[in-house]
Amino acid sequence: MTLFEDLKYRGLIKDISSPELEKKLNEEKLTFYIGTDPTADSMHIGHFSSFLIATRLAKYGHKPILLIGGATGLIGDPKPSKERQMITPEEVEHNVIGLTKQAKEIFGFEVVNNFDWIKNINTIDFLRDWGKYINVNYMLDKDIINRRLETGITFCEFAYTILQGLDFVTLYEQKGVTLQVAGSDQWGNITTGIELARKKLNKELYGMTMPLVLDSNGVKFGKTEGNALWLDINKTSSYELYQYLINSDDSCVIDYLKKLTFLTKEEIDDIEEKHQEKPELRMAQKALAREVITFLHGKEEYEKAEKISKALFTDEIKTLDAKTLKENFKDVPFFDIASNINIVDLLVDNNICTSKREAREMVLGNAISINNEKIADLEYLITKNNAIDNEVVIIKKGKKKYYLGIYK
Ligand code: 485
Repeated sequence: MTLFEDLKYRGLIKDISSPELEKKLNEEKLTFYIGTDPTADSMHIGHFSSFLIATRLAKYGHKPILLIGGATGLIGDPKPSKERQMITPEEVEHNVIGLTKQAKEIFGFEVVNNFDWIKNINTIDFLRDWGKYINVNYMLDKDIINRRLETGITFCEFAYTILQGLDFVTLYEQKGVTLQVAGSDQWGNITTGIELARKKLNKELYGMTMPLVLDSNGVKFGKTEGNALWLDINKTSSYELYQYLINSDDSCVIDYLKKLTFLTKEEIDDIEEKHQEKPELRMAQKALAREVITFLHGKEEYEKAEKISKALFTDEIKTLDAKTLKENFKDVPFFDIASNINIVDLLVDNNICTSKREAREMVLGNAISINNEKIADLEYLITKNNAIDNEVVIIKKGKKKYYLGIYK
């Protein structure tokens, strides 16, 4: 398969700026870039799905440059809905450091920061050297700006697209970048750069976007009840990532394998066939979790996440140590336990249940597990002795809700 065919097979091509790009990608060695703004100090899984394109193109001999928007992050790319809250320069700086380190560690490519060139442009130069080439009517036609006209957009955000456009031209001049890739929401910003290069340099640059990866409800991949899935292992453990991936819907999982892994078409076809025969084995989900976690955090972390997940549903839970449990349940609500305590009191005192009545009903209804054992006894006593490692008590309410009680 050619690179372009591979990208098409994976559903990774939404828009391209020119049909010539297919030939260029297949036959030339391009230097290209993809950028992100430092709105947080870690990327999340949504960024990962886009940034992976850098590794994909690199495998075929193209040269990636990853851009962190130290300058554009101070302005804010307009969202279709409303003006962004500005973040402080200190915060942006902190985030740039985190993202730069992360991008280098995960992808291993060159990382640049647009603050390095944008900080030197004064207002007059900005307006004369860049603003003069862009017609306001052209900007108003851009989808996202257009959608903001009714609710309003400040000049600050309105001008954002010119900054991203000048990045593209600057990276062409400084590093020979001729292609910009991104998610489909970036089309307007990519084409601003193409327009600037045509007008200023009479040079044709290229752009390509990918569709947004969506889950079965049409929600952006990786958005879980308001919490992002971070690539920083200290913010999202491998176990939490494992849980998200392993629970992918059957209707999306093959699409995720195409977009988020480097498995070949043959390998994916094979998994798909086996998966359709026995979906309950969740082979496709397991392959997805294995590939993504191994790429991000390494084989050992993947194996640990798998072990914890298996243990949680069996008696093996008792073989895990307190440290592993605490590390991997970071986002689970936890509380201290002082002494021996009756199960009903434990549930009410720690707000797992809202009343004694509810707690009793839950226990009698087989909805409460302690360290993976269903407890239907209202007199059951939780003690340091039956805590895992004499320290941790895992309380499960219903099918999915976990809590950790910790003996000090
Ligand atoms: O020269 C550039 C300056 C800034 C940017 C790109 C090039 C960042 C871009 N404007 C942006 O906002 N990107 C988003 C972000 O940073 O979160 C997302 C896109 C998504 C995908 C991802 O970055 O919404 O489609 O491109 C990597």
